[in-house]
Amino acid sequence: MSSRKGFPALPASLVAERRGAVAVLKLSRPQKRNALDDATILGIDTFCAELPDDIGAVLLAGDGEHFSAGLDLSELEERDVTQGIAHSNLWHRAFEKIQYGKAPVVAVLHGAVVGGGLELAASAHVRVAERSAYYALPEGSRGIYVGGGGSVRLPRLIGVARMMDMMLTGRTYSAEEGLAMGLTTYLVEPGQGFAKGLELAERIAGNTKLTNFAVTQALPRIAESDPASGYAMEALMASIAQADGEAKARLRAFLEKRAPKVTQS
Ligand code: 1HE
Repeated sequence: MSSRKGFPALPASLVAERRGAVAVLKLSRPQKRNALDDATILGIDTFCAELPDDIGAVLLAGDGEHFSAGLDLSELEERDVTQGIAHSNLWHRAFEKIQYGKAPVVAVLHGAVVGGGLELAASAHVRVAERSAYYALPEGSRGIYVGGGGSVRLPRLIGVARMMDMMLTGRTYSAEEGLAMGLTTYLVEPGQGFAKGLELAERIAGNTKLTNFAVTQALPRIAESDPASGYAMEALMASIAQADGEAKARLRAFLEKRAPKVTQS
């Protein structure tokens, strides 16, 4: 169903804003270092589920000195085992909507990107990290465990051994170290993250919807499948993408010298 409506009602800890075809979602609870309480996770879920159809990319950022201090630890005390499972599933559902949602997501990181904050960042497609950003999984020292999909996403980004070390020893990694590990996609100077993230989000929003779908939905599944299935899915995806009217128009524009060439960035 097509919709050009605005954003849904969100909790006070989240602020959404439109910048053309880019939706900006800001964690806005700096007094608690953008700790993620249930209302915030539900808000992220709703925001992603109800993203207007004319939005081509999402920019996720955090207000204040830190991207996110992770799980709101003040909500943890009273939960029993069953409630704990339900809570983790709540995060899983919300972050699935980021990773496999309607539009690619660029995360802008600074300061603490820790625990559930790192799990949130890991569900985005591109991560722009200011030099101040640092990554940690303090769950180990708090006597708890990741619950926002970290065991699934982080080993795919950084490997099981690195994640084990982070959780067992409390090791932190800088934004710069994150470059080689696959946590940081772009490293920028302090204060430059939002502008860089917006530039990238605008470029992503300029792609065809079908290509962005192929890259964010088909590619990770192809990469996880056996090669024979992967080749078959790739061939199908390639033929579906090229048959799209917008793809044909873009190819024609290049052949008629109306489209930009590839330039080095
Ligand atoms: C919080 C939280 C939080 C801050 N839950 N309230 N995450 C952690 O183990 C990280 C915990 N936080 C920290 O280590 C530090 O707060 C920071 C390094 C992120 C920032 O330090 P700083 O000096 O700037 O802030 P602060 O003074 O520690 O915190 C300011 C306030 O935010 C303070 O509350 P106040 O009422 O005393 O002002 C803190 O209590 C509050 N605050 N972080 C609740 N996390 C799905 S499973 C995921 C599992 C996890 O994410 S575990 C990792 C949890």
